[in-house]
Amino acid sequence: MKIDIISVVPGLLESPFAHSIMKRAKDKGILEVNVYNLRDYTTYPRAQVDDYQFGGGAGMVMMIEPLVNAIESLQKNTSYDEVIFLTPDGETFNQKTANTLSLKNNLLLICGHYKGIDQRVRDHFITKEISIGDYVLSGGEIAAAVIVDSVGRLIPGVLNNETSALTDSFQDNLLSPPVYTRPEEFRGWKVPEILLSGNHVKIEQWREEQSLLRTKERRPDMLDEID
Ligand code: 6GU
Repeated sequence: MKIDIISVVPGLLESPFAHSIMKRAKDKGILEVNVYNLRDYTTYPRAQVDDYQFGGGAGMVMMIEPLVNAIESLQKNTSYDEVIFLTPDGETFNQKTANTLSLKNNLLLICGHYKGIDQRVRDHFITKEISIGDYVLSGGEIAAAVIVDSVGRLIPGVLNNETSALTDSFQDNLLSPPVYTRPEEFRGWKVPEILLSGNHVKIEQWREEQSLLRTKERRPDMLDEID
């Protein structure tokens, strides 16, 4: 999969994909991430990419020409399955959307800044608008990093048995059960006996119970969604 990102602060996206599972996905050639600086696509003096909004009001708006220049220039080389605008008023991102996006070949992510982007870009170029939650970030870059991470790890071949996504929280609308590792006892706090029993059927049963219990306690809303 290739994910291209258009940003006015490309430096923000240098490190998130350089470590751990994202790094491995890139090293294996399964995931390619390219960050493009919007300022390289403007024809305005002093690399201007934003301007005052028509009608007045506080806050700058990202101009249409640099964005369209960037999008169309990238589209010459790549046919994107989705052109995604990251914005607090987009559709809230969740595991289901991550699963869907992980099956695509090419994605273009556009990071918003200031008061947003000229509405005409949204009307004519954007195919999907995503928010990562009900709070406001100063720009879409951190949201883009969240999406690349959660989508990237789901691409077949990125995770192995040890890191499998099948037992992730949310993957079956349940939270994950508690987990333990060595030592068996620390300051008198013991690991649940069942996990040391070697009885894999019982262990699996216990984990399912714990998942359900945890979900009931913490996220009862998720149980309404199970079909
Ligand atoms: Cl995608 N962008 C911004 N600026 N703020 C957000 C967001 C995105 N998602 C939640 N808050």
